[in-house]
Amino acid sequence: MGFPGMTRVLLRQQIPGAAMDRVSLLWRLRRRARRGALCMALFCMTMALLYTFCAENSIPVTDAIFGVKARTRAQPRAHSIVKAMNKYGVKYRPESAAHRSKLSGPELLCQIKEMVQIATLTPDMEPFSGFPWASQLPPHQITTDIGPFKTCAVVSSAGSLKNSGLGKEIDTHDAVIRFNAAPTTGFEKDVGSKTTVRLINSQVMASEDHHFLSSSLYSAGILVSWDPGPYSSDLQEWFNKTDYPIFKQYQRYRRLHPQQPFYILHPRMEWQLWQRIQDNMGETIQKNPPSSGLLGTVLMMSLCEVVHVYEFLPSRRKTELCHYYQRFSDAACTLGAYHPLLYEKNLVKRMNQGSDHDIYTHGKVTLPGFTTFNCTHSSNSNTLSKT
Ligand code: NCC
Repeated sequence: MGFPGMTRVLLRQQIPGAAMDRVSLLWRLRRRARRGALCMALFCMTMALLYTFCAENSIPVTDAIFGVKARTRAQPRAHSIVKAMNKYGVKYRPESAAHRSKLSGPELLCQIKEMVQIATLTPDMEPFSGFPWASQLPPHQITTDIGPFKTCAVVSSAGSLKNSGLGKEIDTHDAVIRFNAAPTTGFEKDVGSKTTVRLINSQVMASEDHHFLSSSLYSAGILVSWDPGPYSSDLQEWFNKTDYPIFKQYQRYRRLHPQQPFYILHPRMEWQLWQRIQDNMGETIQKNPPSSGLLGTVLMMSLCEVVHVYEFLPSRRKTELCHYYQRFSDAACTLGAYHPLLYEKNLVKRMNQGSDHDIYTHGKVTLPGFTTFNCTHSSNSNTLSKT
């Protein structure tokens, strides 16, 4: 409580000298304390607002304060650190550059068709066959259960899909694959509304932010999940040390949605695909698995006759905006930091059978399904012929 103005005047008249000084000192101290408390309350409110905004838009608070540019400038160093890491025990001896000839698009397509095995976990695989919950796994491979489809669309989550108006075109495909938490509601004009398959990484399944067990986002269509396994692809080793608790969440989800088809990718596929990227690049790539986007593209090539991939190779709308559904910018979302995204995109560009104009205007790549071509071997190269 302070001294109202009138009381202060009366006090001044009645209390003389040193006593008056003590009273006014006390009064000034109280006034300062009140101002301090007010400032502190304002500061706390501002910080609370800032943290709420950053959480909603997945922006690191430091970026919001210092600007994204500061972090983007620091990227090259972070990138080289990521490149040096080898969390999954990758043992790879690169061929010498002299022996490595640059493969053509058709040769690359043949390599991927022949050397990347699309497989999902089934209840008879060790160590899963010994677990009571193994019966929750689908009994057949995804490639046996689903498709074949004539035309398929792969919809990356890139920010450059924003204002693309590609929604109608995407929905004309027989099957559409989307990734992680990418929504359609509210974004139909740009990304369409059909979802046949949703490929999710184990981080999405485990992180509380995504509400994986309760959100309706995941309950439509076929779910396929993946978690980076060891380079050796030893399933027991992977089961003991997954990046995120994929198996615990899988069991919980299956109990809640027993009718929804839900597959888990065999981790061998990630590394076989990784080897194709590394073998075809002139430099060392990150020793981390490819992104969900490339895994999903190759999965669809095994289920469809023609695959159109949207905004994996950025169009003229290229932007630093990470996702079309969030207000968060970081060039690493498009070029990669953890995932060897830049190299993945290089590989896809080489396999593209569509025009450069399609890439420029629609961010659209055309890839043939694996069943539509045969590969014939001549000396040490592969050639592709239509079936
Ligand atoms: O961002 P993400 O990918 O969910 O995007 C799905 C796929 O779209 C392609 N993409 C995305 C953004 C962009 N600007 N350009 C693109 O080409 C990529 O092919 C990408 O795979 C993932 O691959 O699973 C990833 O997941 C996110 C994150 O885990 C989920 O979004 C859930 O929040 C990863 N981000 C982080 O861990 C912070 C991302 O590195 C890879």
